[in-house]
Amino acid sequence: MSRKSEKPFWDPDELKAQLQTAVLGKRLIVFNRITSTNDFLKRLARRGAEAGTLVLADQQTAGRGRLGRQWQSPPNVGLWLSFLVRPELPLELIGALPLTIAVVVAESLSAICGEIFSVKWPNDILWRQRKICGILCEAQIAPMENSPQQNYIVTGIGINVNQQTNDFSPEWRTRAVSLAMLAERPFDRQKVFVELVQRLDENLFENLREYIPLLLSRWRSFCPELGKRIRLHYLRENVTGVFEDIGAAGELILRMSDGQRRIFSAGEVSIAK
Ligand code: BT5
Repeated sequence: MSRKSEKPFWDPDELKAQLQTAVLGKRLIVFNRITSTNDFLKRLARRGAEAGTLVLADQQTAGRGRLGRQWQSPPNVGLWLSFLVRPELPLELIGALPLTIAVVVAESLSAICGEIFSVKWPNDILWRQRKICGILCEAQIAPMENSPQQNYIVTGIGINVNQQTNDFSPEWRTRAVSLAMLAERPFDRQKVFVELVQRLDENLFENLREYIPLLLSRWRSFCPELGKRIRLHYLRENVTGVFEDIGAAGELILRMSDGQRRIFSAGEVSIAK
């Protein structure tokens, strides 16, 4: 790390003073550089950290996406953060959480830059098919009656804020976008962070169980693939059908050409040719 970047990029006390949250960020840990905020927070979660613990980094050296994919997290341009939820949700509803987080992030980004974003099942956030934000939820969940205090969901959110096209790797240039590219001006990352955390706190920590159906209906309104013929890549299988709906736990309901419905809890969606 260079001498210059050893100075804390963000002052946690200053950030905390701006947050008017009930739960999220009551404990806030800020890094200039870390391997992955998700990996760090998972270690804390296993040692009993409180719900709402939030980790923010200016740079990740081993930022991860799903299935071990790389998440580009260079310094000075993005928001790379993770937070801890210990949901008091029945097991069958846990799957809805990533979608509810995606819709809150999409709404926050719209409020920040005035653009409309879409969600891609389960929880990517796109602007005209270009990815502005990726979300990675990693959970350890046992049935509530066993050891609810050990349950955790660590949610990592990566938001491209101030990158320009050339800041992305050549293979991602046409598929990635940042807030600054959309608005043609840089954004104060601290302000983006505060807006986002505020909204997550309002939506996810109180009465979540009652709110889930409402959040899922908001999610539907952000999903352009809903009702269309899609291709779902799941476990080396490609399945084509109509994306009929999402279920109560966020699962994808696919109507096959023979009229049968198939239900998926994971996979990659693309529009069928
Ligand atoms: C995701 O995975 O989209 C989840 C990304 C989660 C990142 C956050 S940052 C904080 C926390 N700590 C972590 O270590 N991770 C989380 P997936 O759907 O698998 O998408 C990964 C794919 O997105 C890659 O294979 C690239 O194609 C693309 N990609 C990588 N970096 C990108 C970026 N900065 N912007 C847009 N696309 C990117």
